[in-house]
Amino acid sequence: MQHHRAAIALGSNLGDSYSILQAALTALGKTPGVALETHSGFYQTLAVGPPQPDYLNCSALVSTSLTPEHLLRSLLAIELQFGRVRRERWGPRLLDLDLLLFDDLVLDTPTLTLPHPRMHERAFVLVPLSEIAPDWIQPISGKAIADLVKTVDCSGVTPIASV
Ligand code: PH2
Ligand code: MG
Ligand code: MG
Repeated sequence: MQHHRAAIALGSNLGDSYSILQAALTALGKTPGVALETHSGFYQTLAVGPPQPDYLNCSALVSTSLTPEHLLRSLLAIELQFGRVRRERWGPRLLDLDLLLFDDLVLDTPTLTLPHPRMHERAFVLVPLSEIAPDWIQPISGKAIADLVKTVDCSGVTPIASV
């Protein structure tokens, strides 16, 4: 079995976001061909986009034998399992799972762009990710996550006390 490493961003700003993220991490680890290696703490973050409630965000590292497309499909299936209904772009959601990085792969297809095209400018992605993968080089910028996080305004991203 060939093993790849992937980074995933999790977000929720509807319902019981804390329980949803916990359960989504569990679901991720139970996905065939996916092993959850680690996850960051949870952060309360100001919403980027249309006015909506704050988000709870975290990120996870997995090892996987799946292809990027297959992993993406598994993420979408978990979103649906948690009742995600797609409405407006960047609107509120029960659960959002975004594939950020897959090894050092650069890919642009109609269904998947890697690295995630906006990850380098989003503090709600970079702050949690820098906690668990500071040395991972984002292959477009050539910069480590720990360096990218220094280039964004992190004031809207607050760690929550772990329960
Ligand atoms: N996700 C979005 C749009 N805006 N803002 C925050 N703080 N966190 C998110 O996860 C988020 C967002 C679209 O996926
Ligand atoms: Mg998203
Ligand atoms: Mg998404």
